Amino acid sequence: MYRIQIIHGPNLNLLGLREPGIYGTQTLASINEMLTTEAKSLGVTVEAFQSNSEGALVDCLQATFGQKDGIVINPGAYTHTSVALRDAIAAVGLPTVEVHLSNIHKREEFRHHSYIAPVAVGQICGFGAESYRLGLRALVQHLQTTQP
Ligand code: CA2
Repeated sequence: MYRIQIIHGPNLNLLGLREPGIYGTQTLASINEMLTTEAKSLGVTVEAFQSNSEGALVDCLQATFGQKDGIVINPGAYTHTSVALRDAIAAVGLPTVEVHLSNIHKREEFRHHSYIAPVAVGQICGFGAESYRLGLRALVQHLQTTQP
């Protein structure tokens, strides 16, 4: 049974509470519940973590080493700024899928670049909360293919 770490970056704890026009009406708790349900149907386990702190996110990534089989991460705004998150993902070496609620490529130019994408298996964006579900499914399929 694959063990998947879900990681949510800064401000995603506000989901459903602010700016529903951009980020939707679902709360982070309801997204995590949806992912737990999806995980059961895929026969994998998920554990979710959210922090607004870059260091805490690095700590969470480091803690996956030897404990998890893959990572689904929405790094939030750190996507566009954080060499530290990228280095942590590269260091643990686990298959990682980057997800975003919004389509970062049709938003402001500063959101077009991701420090994470080059160390990720792939990136899914633009489908709201569904991006997470698609990301989880894609990661499990990747693991089944590469580590049966
Ligand atoms: O689209 C995404 O998932 C983002 O990772 C969200 C980040 C943004 O900086 C990235 O460019 C794209 C922002 C998350 C902020 O979340 C909020 C949720 C509710 C209310 C306010 C902010």
